[in-house]
Amino acid sequence: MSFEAALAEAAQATDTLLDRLVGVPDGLEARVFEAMRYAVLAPGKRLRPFLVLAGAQLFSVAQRSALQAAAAVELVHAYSLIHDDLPAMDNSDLRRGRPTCHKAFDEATAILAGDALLTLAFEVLAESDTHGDPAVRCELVTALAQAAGAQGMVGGQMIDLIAEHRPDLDIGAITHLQRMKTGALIAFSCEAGAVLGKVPHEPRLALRGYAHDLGLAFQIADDLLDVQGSAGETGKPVNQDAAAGKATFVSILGVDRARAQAELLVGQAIRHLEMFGEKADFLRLAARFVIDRRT
Ligand code: GRG
Repeated sequence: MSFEAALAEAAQATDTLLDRLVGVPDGLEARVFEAMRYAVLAPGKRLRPFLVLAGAQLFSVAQRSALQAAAAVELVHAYSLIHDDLPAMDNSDLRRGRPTCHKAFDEATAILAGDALLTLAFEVLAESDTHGDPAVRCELVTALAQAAGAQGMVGGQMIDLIAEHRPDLDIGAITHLQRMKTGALIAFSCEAGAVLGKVPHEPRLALRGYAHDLGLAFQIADDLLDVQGSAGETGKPVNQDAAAGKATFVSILGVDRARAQAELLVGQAIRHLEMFGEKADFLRLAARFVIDRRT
């Protein structure tokens, strides 16, 4: 199967579960469910669910368990995009090629939809479908909370907001910011299968190394798309960082060195996978995909 077909299959399986998890009830609260569905089922790449499923396949984890973790991480991702687009943050009108959640609904509904997606993610992980062993479920809940919270994505977003007024930030500071903002959730996605498979320390460390390099390569590609991509392709506004005078990998390194750095990171990420042999081929292809993508 090609990488594109595997990515599409992972997206389809994740969306089927998300569709079931976010059903719309009767009653006035239906509006928040509509907003949740609008955001989480919008056409995105579903890269994080793909990483969960590909990581889980290394350890022959049951598909049902892996899908629960895949859905949980996409729920957190969708929440982060809703909140990131709000007027108090990036103030964006376009996401995944559609009006952002607060434009399609309203600001208060968008905030609530984000909150509800985030909390639903933990409910999903805590369900017995995720794993028969409550200790494993607990470990996943803790890992996702750490990746999404103030020591992970939220903390990274805080630094990012401060960075808008600090064009002097150097490459070390930007790397730290991005490891928290986007890297932490990507790392959770890569390691979730190892948690579900109760695997020993060494393979987990290898996946952590892979995720670390992949996350940075992903972010450099995102910065490159901001200067070289189009809103038509990416489905979101471009040239946002430069307009805000923000320090990014591209503003510091320039386009060519940033691209070379991303290539270097992809090579490094792939080398971390040696111990898994052919089983990790989709993860190898995912590493190339994150820097070759146009969206
Ligand atoms: C508001 C708590 C809070 C956090 C927001 C992740 C994030 C922090 C904001 C997203 C803004 C952004 C564009 C970050 C760059 C990297 C990134 C997460 C891009 C979007 O992820 P993709 O490319 O999107 O995987 P799709 O739509 O394909 O799922």
